[in-house]
Amino acid sequence: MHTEDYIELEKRYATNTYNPLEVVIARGEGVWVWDVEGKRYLDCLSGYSALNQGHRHPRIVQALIEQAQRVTLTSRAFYNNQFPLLVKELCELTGYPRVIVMNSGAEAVEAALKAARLWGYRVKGVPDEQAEILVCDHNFHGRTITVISLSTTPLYKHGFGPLTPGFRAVPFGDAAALEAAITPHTVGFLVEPIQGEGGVIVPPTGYLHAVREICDRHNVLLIADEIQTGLGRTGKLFACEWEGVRPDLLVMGKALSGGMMPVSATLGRQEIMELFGPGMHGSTFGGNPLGAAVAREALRVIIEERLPERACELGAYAMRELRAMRSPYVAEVRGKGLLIGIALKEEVGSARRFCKLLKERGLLMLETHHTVIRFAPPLIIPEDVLTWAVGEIRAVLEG
Ligand code: IF1
Repeated sequence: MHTEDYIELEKRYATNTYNPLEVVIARGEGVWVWDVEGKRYLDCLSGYSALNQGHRHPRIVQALIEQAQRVTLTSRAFYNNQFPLLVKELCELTGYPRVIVMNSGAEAVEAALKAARLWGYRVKGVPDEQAEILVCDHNFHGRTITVISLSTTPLYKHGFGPLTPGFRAVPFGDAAALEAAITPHTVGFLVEPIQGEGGVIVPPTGYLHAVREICDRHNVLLIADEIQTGLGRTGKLFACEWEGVRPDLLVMGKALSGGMMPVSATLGRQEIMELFGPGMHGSTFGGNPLGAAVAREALRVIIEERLPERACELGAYAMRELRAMRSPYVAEVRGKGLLIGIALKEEVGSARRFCKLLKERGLLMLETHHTVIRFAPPLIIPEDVLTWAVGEIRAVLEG
């Protein structure tokens, strides 16, 4: 079968929820992927930052294989010998006392929302059923009905009602607007340190620090969604560290498993997490020993291979080079570490045609919100490959 045969099959049988670039990937290794025709591409999307460690990192694959040959799923009805070690290592790495381990990012966000509401009623004293959680315009936190209920993007929510109440949006990056929106019923503020899907939007310096102070002043939980910005992507282990901010609830996913399988986690302060009791939350696969073994190794790789530091150093180089571009199409290059968005001028229209040109040159990049081309390669990218990639991007965009 050839590229078009696979595309045809997918169009025939899969529900039409994506508009993929027309490349059919058959193999991945490190920063590279090969299509069914054997053509090699640099993966500049990294599975939406789930592949910070690169494709099929040998240590993570080895952990997967070894655990798969022991036990893969016990359910939480019984203990297993991997989950306790993962939760210990996650808490020690982040400095939080307690964690809930889930699968998808959306599930970890939902766990954080449940935790915030529970804390609101049991600790803050908000009247039952009156808890409100503030979110940001142009947020992206997942696709479940409650999570799309807090989205401000019509495409993600229209047609899926009735939606979950108890959410209100404020402008991203505007600390004063956040403070003005807080009421006695506000229990939490859910925010991405950098808005990924929203177009790689970096808030003004000091925003997260101001948000932390406002949440402290008003006894509101700061909930950081680091599913995309976390685990080294922006040049720190977590993006909140750029402003020395510690959220009350920290949500992570994606690269937590090195792109092997869904593993996500919600960490929180003792006062919040101790409110959960047996039967109040759970998941069939949440905390399974296969995912736990994989996540433990994925975390070790991030730390031992200094991936946050690499993202910081290499991201600064890439940002400098891309901002030096003289392009008739580019309005702005923004981002942090190796989460970079190349924003095109509105009049240029969709960025898809540039993604197609880049594909011809061997780079897989995707647009977000039509006009922003995301450059987010695996954090293991070698310097010479990064130099080549930046050169190709400049060649296409300098016109
Ligand atoms: C799609 C976006 C990226 C996320 C943040 C939670 C989740 C995501 C900050 C949910 C997931 C993915 C989902 C995927 C495309 C991709 C995406 F464009 F949708 F928004 F990365 F920017 N918080 N993002 O980025 O995690 O449940 O998917 O594991 O849904 O199209 P998930």
